[in-house]
Amino acid sequence: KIAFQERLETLEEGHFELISRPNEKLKPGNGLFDRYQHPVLTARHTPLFWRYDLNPATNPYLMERFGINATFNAGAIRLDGRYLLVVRVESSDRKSFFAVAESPNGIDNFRFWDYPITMPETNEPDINVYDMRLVQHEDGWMYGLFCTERKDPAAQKGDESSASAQCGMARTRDLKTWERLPDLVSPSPQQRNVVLHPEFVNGKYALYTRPQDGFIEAGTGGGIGFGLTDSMENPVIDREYIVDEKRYHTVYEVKNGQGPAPIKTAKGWLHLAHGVRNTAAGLRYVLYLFMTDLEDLTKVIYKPAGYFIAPEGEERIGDVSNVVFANGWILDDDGTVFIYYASSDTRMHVATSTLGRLLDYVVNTPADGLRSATSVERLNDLITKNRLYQT
Ligand code: M1P
Repeated sequence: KIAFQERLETLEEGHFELISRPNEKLKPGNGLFDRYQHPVLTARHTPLFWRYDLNPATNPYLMERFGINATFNAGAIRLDGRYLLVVRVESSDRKSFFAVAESPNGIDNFRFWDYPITMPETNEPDINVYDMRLVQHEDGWMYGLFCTERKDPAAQKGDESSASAQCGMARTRDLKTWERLPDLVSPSPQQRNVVLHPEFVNGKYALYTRPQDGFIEAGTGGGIGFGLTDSMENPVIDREYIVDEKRYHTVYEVKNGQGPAPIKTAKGWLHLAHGVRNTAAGLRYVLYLFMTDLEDLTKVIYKPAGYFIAPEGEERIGDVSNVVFANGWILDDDGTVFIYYASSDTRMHVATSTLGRLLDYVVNTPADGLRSATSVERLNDLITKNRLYQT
């Protein structure tokens, strides 16, 4: 009994220290955004009462009874001055589910709410749910769009890994009670990374999509798509338009996907997305920014060359290495932008910037010229202009 108590106290002290530690900005950064010293959420941030049976009679060794493998790919929203993440929590049985973690400042001291989200199922139960995009829509509801994964009904006998991805949808007023809506019907065989635009477009709900042929391969799905549905109670897209296409020899040559919902600015809608390229070591996921027209949401008006955030240091290593992925960001009243990104499908980080800096980056960074020679031209141009300022 004493050993149980001592072990529990050690675990509690360690957990409290971890979830309470301050998170310092790493200086000087690259001017675009600032990284922070620590991840904001790891598997070890989940409450001890999720992982351990705390009853000495039924768990005399005080061992974990419910393993948590990872905390990543979180949607984000600011509500009543609180910074809230709807985190993809993956338990050791490989299943993902959603749980809310709350911070007073968006940078550290994230605490999980006591219970995870109980997401209602449809008539066709989800096998796995993940990567929620949380949107406060102008209709008054908060919507959570996420990937629902089920076994591919066309899988051959003996194939226990082929899966089918579709867009699941739910809405809430408080992040606690959720009303499940039907899955999205779209022209594409599979869908992932579907995101609701926060405003009505011609009286309809607008969705960013990611048409894909298979579970992993985007295939003929040409990039980040866009479509309209009359209602969210019966979400149907008849036609998808490709807004931001994948392209040979870029950081989004294999596939790309919308991150969180875009932010409305005076110059256009600011988008954060992920791009995927091939390497000899496998797929590499990075984040990039682009801007679409305020009137024509399918028209890209600015797109800086290359990536905005790429995995660095320990971010490069995890369950699926060489990955950064973002599906949540928060614009604060003072113009600070909190970018919540996960590294290598394992842990959550924050990077901060300001709307001013992001707009400057998007508008004033030259676009990809798509050839080595054009990259050299851009560099030569910068070097020549800088000669006036060199000391
Ligand atoms: O493993 C990296 C990412 O792979 C998928 O992203 P995409 O749909 O663009 O291929 C998702 O499963 C995502 O959750 C994951 O982080």
